[in-house]
Amino acid sequence: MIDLYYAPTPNGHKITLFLEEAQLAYRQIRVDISKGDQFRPEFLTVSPNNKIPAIVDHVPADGGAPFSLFESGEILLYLAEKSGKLLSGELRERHVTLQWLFWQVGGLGPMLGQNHHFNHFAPQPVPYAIERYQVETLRLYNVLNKRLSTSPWLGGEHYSIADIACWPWVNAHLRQRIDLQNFPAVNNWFERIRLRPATARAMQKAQAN
Ligand SMILES: N[C@@H](CCC(=O)N[C@@H](CS)C(=O)NCC(=O)O)C(=O)O
Repeated sequence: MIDLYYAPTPNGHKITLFLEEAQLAYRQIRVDISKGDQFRPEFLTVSPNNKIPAIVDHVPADGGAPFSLFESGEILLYLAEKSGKLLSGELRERHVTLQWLFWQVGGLGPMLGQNHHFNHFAPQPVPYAIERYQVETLRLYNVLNKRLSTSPWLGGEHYSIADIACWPWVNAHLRQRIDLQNFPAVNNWFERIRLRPATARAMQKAQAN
């Protein structure tokens, strides 16, 4: 059984998408980040960076004590290795998948996060920052579109943890002032993932509680 410390945000959705897709048993523990639950001492023992998502695996493969992890990219990699799912064992596809996973956690996520912040949460408008992160958002969507114009999935021939990491951020495209019609390959990929039964189950879990 896996405990998932979760809030219904793009980084939280990554892990429910994986767990539903791989059909691993898990328990969702809501962390209300709008109320400051991420700073509670009991949560900080699991996630010292005070952010969701985090997991505790009560049955790790080494048979040892419960194992806790934070950082969504690492959690996806851990769960892929644990389950043998959603990460190719073939050398090239495996590393291309990890390359796009790292691109998501180091680029797409942080930049789109800044886009959300300056478009929706900044206490006063900062035109330079709005413009800077909008230009960067467009650049990243163009990178994604180019990749998906030549490959069905980010890692290559198979749906993987790289697609799972990116999809919840693209799912928030309207908040980023992005029209997916301008990125046809991204739009096609986005719809293919949206229509997967596991995606529907994960997004339903986000509504619950
Ligand atoms: N690099 C982290 C980012 C996680 C993150 O930014 N989580 C946000 C929600 S999407 C959060 O918990 N924010 C609470 C806070 O910053 O206090 C990851 O990929 O897991």
